[in-house]
Amino acid sequence: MEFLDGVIAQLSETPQRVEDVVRGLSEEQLSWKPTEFFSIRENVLHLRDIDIYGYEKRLRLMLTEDYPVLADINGASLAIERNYNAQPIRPALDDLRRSRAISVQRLRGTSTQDLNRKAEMQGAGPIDVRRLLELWTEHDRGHLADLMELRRAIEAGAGPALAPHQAA
Ligand code: NI
Repeated sequence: MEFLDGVIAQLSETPQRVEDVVRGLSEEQLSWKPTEFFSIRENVLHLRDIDIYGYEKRLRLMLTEDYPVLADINGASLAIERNYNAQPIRPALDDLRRSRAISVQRLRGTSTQDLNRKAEMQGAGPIDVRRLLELWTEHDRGHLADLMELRRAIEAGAGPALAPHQAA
């Protein structure tokens, strides 16, 4: 599979995969934090914000501007400032789906040549579109793995109890 096709396939699947992870969980389970790392809810809000303020914007700038400067985003501070773990999950899921659809649409109109377009990534130096897409898919994979691990732990009984209709 060509690089861009693989990226499009992977990035477009993420919103549904996230929906699958959160399905049927209680508010308490969504906010459960067994470690200092993100809860399920925090992972979802993080993915949403990193798309909207990060990758969706970065991709748009790189495809429309000549050597733009891309701002760095501190995901950990955003989570604290915006109190992710107390926010409703539904709007975040919807925002992620919407933002991701815009990016996927944009990528469908991207050529192999566009992959060489460059930007200055704050704190990381020059970056091309190909590398940005690698970072983006890696970022998705990491958070999806964390989300699935949290879900497995909850199903195994490690977190707050499953809702009665789930436990039966
Ligand atoms: Ni992250």
